[in-house]
Amino acid sequence: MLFKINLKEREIIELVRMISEWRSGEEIAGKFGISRNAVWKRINRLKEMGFEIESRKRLGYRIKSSPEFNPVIIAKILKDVDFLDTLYYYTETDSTNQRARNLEAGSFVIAKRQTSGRGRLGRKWFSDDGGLYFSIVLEPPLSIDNIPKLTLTSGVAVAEALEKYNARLKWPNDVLIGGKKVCGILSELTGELERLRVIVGIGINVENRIPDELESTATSLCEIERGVKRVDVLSEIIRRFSSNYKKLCSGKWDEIRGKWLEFADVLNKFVEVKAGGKIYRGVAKGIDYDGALLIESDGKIERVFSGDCFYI
Ligand code: BT5
Repeated sequence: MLFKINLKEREIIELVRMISEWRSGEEIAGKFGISRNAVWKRINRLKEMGFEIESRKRLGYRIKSSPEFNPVIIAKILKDVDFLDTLYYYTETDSTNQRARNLEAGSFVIAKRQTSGRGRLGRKWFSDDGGLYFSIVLEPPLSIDNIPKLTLTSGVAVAEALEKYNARLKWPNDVLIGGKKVCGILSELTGELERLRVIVGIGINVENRIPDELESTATSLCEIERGVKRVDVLSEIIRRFSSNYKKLCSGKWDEIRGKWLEFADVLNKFVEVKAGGKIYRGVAKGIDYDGALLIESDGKIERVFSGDCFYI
């Protein structure tokens, strides 16, 4: 099921706040300037979202219980982010990056679970219920050669949000805790050259099941701290993403790059990077001003823009 919410219209957020205690249909209709029938429709929409709502003849409506993860709570997290205007919340979808493909900049797509979550190069991203799976559609004021910085910037945002778990960054798009992957980022380019559109897809293991085959390489936040709430993690990531994205767009890449290096797990490790049929081996020395990984081998520095990085 899909719920679409315009983030600049706060009506639904206000309605949920309002009926945390008994409110009559008349009062609600008056407040929003709508008919009693329209009130009833909105109440039903909330019920479809999973809210349990009591209704009594003389008292009106009241929320009895709210699901922990619901479209309204997510709209609340996003409502003041100025580069976002529409929320698409799926109870289930194939891939949020796929859903975002034809959407305008300013869209935020999130799913409780994905049936075909994607990694890079056609790889699979396991996306059982309990994790965070979302995509942000952006039209950054950046030229095409600056786009890889957006993946690194997103990594910094996630690492900052997960700093208390000692999160580290692995070039180019992984966030690790205790050496295991907790988050993957998939940035995809759409749109035209004059008007580049980027879809930043982020997947985070919170309290979802991790398949046996990934047990030795993947971890989730719940393995580290019991009772972590998806909405709290999302809220922190959005706050950090928003401030870092604005920095990137206003030319403060240097600051982000510095942060990335602080969180970097890869520095001074011996790595092998597979990129476009070529294999680079050497010691990772940092990231360049344009986001390329610097690998030193035989006293020479090589620059790699994308690829799969292994520690050896
Ligand atoms: C990534 O690819 O790490 C990018 C993952 C992006 C997922 C998000 S979820 C929201 C949005 N919608 C999508 O459809 N995708 C994005 P890559 O570097 O290629 O890593 C993929 C590899 O990570 C797989 O081949 C597995 O080895 C491993 N993996 C798969 N699922 C995982 C999980 N849940 N946790 C940790 N590792 C996983």
